[in-house]
Amino acid sequence: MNTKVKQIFKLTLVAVIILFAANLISGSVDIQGVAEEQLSADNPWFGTAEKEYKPGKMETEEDVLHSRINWAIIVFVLLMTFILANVFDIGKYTARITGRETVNQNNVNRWLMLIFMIVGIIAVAWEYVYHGELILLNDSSSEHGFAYDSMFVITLVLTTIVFIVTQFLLFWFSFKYAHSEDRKALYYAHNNRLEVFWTIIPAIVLTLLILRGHQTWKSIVYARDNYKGKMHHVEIFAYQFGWKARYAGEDGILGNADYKFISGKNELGLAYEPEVDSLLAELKVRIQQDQTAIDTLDRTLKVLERNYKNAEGLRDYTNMESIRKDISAVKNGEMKDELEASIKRKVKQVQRIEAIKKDKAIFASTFTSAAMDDIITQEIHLAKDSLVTFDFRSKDIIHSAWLPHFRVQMNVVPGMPTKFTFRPTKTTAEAKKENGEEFEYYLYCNKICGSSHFNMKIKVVIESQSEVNAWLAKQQPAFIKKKMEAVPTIQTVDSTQMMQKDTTKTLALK
Ligand SMILES: [Cu+2]
Repeated sequence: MNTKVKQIFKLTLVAVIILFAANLISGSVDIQGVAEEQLSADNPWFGTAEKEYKPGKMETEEDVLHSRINWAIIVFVLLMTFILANVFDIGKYTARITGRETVNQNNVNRWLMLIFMIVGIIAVAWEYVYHGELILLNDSSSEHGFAYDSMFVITLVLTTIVFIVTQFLLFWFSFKYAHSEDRKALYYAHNNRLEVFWTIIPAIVLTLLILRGHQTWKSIVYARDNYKGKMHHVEIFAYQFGWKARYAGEDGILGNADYKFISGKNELGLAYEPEVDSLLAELKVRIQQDQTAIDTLDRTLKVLERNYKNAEGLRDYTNMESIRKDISAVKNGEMKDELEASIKRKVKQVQRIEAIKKDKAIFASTFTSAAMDDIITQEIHLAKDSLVTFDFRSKDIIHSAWLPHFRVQMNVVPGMPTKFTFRPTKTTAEAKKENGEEFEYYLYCNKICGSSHFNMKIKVVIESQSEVNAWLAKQQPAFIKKKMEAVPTIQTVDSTQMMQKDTTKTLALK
């Protein structure tokens, strides 16, 4: 390194240290802290309206202390680096002047290697103990979870042994065989026996691990094929950003569903003819509306321009901005393109639905009566010790259903049905005893799918079969209203009445 570069490096280092120190000192007048304080309800400068404001999580004194300690460590390390760099520099210059080496660089490196190894291994051990709860899992709430966890532990133990041995050899050899004037290095480039040895042993170990994994995966995936008893099927429907569960109604059959049938009132797209008919009619009306909008774009432009003038008179700048955008969208043809694309999409959907309705065989197999009494819920209730298959479906993009406590994860892909079969072995009540009263099982999304991905979850309740049955009996079927015993306010309408109502609406729309 030439002197100029060194000088620049040193100056940068000093600047960074000063900045860190300044930040450390200014911790007491933290800008964010002031903002939070001002918004807090106790502040006399602000009215009672501020009482509603609750910051997500207030920084505790302990947090502040921890962040100060972290900053102090960073400053300390930087200062030490700076001092050591200078010490070595001075040593080098004295050596040049006196002709004697004052600091033996090899010796320093050699001991640093040893210190790095010891500190590193202690840090690894500390991590295992401190975060061991996460690593050495032993609290699975599903049958296959135990096989899964044991695989994890075996892999972890093996890799830890290999890690410790290789790191020890690496650093110990660097320490023991550091450069010395009395020794000459041995030129040793290749050893066939050694190559074979360290290729074959990892190959065998990895093969065994993979075979065990394959075996376990097979036992999970084929559990439903080998099972002779009653299988519970629950459809898990994913959308941005949430989940819905669908249970079979009294007929015990999950009805058909198709993305083409999805509408505001039929969020899961169940194959229920009256609902699909009213969707068809609605689509036709909306196609007509879009067409009319295209035909009257000139008039729309005039109205927009008038609105703009009004907004200008009122100095309503936000409105002006949005109207201005609309005007330019009409002028440059964007509005027309958008409407035409929207018509195209709806025409395609109408064609697809009508194709199903025209083909007698497809119609009969699609529109069975099974979907009518299906139950759509906002929670998943499962019976302990019963085998359940989740049939996954996605409305929009790829999601991933993740039930960490049951060691279950499966991608949920639009247009590609996926499944997962498992047997819960611990009720929510039992898990609460182990983890505290607040504990709940959840199914999360484990694929970053958009802005509210973090909040995409649905509660899972494990209880006895009779409790599940009782809960299901209280849920309303999707399309037939059933009489509720304990809830007298709900009006009861039988399915034929419902269908009549929907047909009249359909006709009215036509
Ligand atoms: Cu998602």
